[in-house]
Amino acid sequence: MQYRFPDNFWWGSASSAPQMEGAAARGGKSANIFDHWFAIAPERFHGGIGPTDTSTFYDHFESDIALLKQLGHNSFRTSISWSRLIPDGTGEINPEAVAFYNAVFDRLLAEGITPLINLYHFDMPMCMQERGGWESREVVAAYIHYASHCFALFGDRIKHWFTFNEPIVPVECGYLGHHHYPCVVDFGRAVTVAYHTALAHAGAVQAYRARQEDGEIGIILNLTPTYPRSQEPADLLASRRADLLLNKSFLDPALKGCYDPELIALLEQYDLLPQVAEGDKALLAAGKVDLLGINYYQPRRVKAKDEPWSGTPRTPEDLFDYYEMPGRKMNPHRGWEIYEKGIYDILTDLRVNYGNLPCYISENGMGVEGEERFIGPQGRVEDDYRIDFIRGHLEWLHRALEEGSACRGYHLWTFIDNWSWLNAYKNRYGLVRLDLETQQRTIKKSGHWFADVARNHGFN
Ligand code: BGP
Repeated sequence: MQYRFPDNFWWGSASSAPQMEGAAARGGKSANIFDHWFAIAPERFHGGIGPTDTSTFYDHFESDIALLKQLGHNSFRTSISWSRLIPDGTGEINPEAVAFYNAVFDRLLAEGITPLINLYHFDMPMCMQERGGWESREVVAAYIHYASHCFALFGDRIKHWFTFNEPIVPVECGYLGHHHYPCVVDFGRAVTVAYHTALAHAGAVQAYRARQEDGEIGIILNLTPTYPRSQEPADLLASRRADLLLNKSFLDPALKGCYDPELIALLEQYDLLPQVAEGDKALLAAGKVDLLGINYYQPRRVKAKDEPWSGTPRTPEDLFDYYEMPGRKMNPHRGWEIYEKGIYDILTDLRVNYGNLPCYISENGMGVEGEERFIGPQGRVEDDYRIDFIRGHLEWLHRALEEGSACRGYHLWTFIDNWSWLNAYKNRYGLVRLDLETQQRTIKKSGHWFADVARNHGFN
């Protein structure tokens, strides 16, 4: 076989509690920031569809897990919802949530599917947002408390934990770009949010290690490789700054236990450093992970600004501009460039510059609008474009493995078409089509292909 992967390679997919469970107002769950935001600004969500009934996994998890099995999965990642497990953020554990997650995890294990469990996927409980969200150290402490409960409740069966999914996204979307609640645009506050998230991550890692369990803990980062337009000094500087602010700001604390001095200098230059408390440095050092999840969708192409910014930047994008590479291949539905080699570049960077820590591709995928156009005579979506997309990325992943990358697996985003933050069900990513009217699930052509690849440990 031309592209043969290791026998124990993780084949699977990823989702998250808020995007898949549904039952957002049932089972004792309290509102998270997306539930709240939908209640006050439904026009921000595509088609006016909010997070209330996302993909109904809460009600269908048994048959959905049977589908995972059919898709050849040996592993699956989802998250625990903080607002479901501890509805008031800090106090009583919700027994209905414990019963639900126990049932899900037991079912996955019974099917021979390893659960990889993430603790936070953009879904701050609203009650904790009201107490300052990530701007508040009290919320950091509450998150560590929540994480510790998760370890105690489920750690006997969950052996692969992740503290956060894409922690830069709530910073960029919630505090810089006006894309997610609380829709703040303030660079200084964004830096504080990022810094406190890194502390929360480290605190959870420390709490997990203190338990001396026989599992591992990591973080999931969207490592968007940064490519300068040219080798001109101004383009290189712009690219370096984008990389420091948007990749290395979480990558270095998670893998090295400290920040890159260049990032500190850059923030200092613009008077954007967060408040540092005694003990923070030691805590960050304790946050080095065992395992890194990498979400990869698109490259970041950067050029110098035509007019250099003077004064304090309002957002990172005041320090660089995005660059559209001529001839780039696009996914027009999501507006994201498709660049398969990026996956290889990330894995090579991790191998050469970060000690080749165990890692896996925790998300990669292609969201396509109007997939009903591709429903064939057999009644399934004939999504050859998705097969091409996955295959193209796996070929580069395979090359990275041949060169010694410690990549352990590949997870697609996502399993069943699920709800997306602002786009709701506009772009479909699943191996399985979801009929929104009937909630019927139908495996797409890519799902059958993926199952074959997983069972054969590769493809030709
Ligand atoms: C990642 C998130 C996922 C998922 C995916 C697809 O950034 O971790 O939650 O949503 O992107 O992006 P979108 O849903 O915005 O199309």
